[in-house]
Amino acid sequence: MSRFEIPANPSPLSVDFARTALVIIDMQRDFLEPGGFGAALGNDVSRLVAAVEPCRAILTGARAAGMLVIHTREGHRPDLSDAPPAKVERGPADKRIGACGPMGRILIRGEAGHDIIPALAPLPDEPVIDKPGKGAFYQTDLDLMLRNRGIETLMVTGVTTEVCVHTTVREANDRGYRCLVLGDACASYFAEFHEVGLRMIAAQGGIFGWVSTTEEVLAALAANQRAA
Ligand code: C5J
Repeated sequence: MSRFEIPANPSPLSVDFARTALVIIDMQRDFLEPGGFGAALGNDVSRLVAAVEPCRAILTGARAAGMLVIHTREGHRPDLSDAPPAKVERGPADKRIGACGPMGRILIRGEAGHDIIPALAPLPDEPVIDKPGKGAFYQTDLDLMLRNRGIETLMVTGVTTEVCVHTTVREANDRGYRCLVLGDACASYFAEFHEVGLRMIAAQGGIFGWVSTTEEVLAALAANQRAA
């Protein structure tokens, strides 16, 4: 049996782990480390670090359960041909996408800052979705990958709660996936945006999905292991 009921807001969610994927959004050096894009914009990157240990714990649990694990990275081609001018032309010229930062060109594929932080490094068989937008479905093959594997539920973690996590959850919800957002494994530069972002997902009977915690999912994964 791989179906378990996970306590969540606004209601428990019945999850079939065999048809569930863990999606870890944009845990990149550019967002989490001092000297990256996030810091260049004046954000306190230490706020995002709170999500690292919960992400690591759920990643370990998902791998042990044999679940599909998908990582995403926000970034662009070096020639910026996939970066809309409206996205690039924001803020001071030296802090824009493509500008040179301490970890290489900001949010450019192949640069050190674009990489996922070492604590959450993908394994060779785990798909990494390189996305040009905030949502993980926009101009990527994520939907195809999920449908090919019969995935119906996404456990969503990562940063930032109100931007790329939210956009991805909204895109997934419209495509018919159940999204279980693990609140403690998400983070924002803004405490109030994180809190309200999670509340928005679960509001109105779960308008975008369900919100739970890594602890609840790890308990269910342990029960799943015992039942196997
Ligand atoms: C942002 C993200 N905040 N991954 N990206 O620009 O949320």
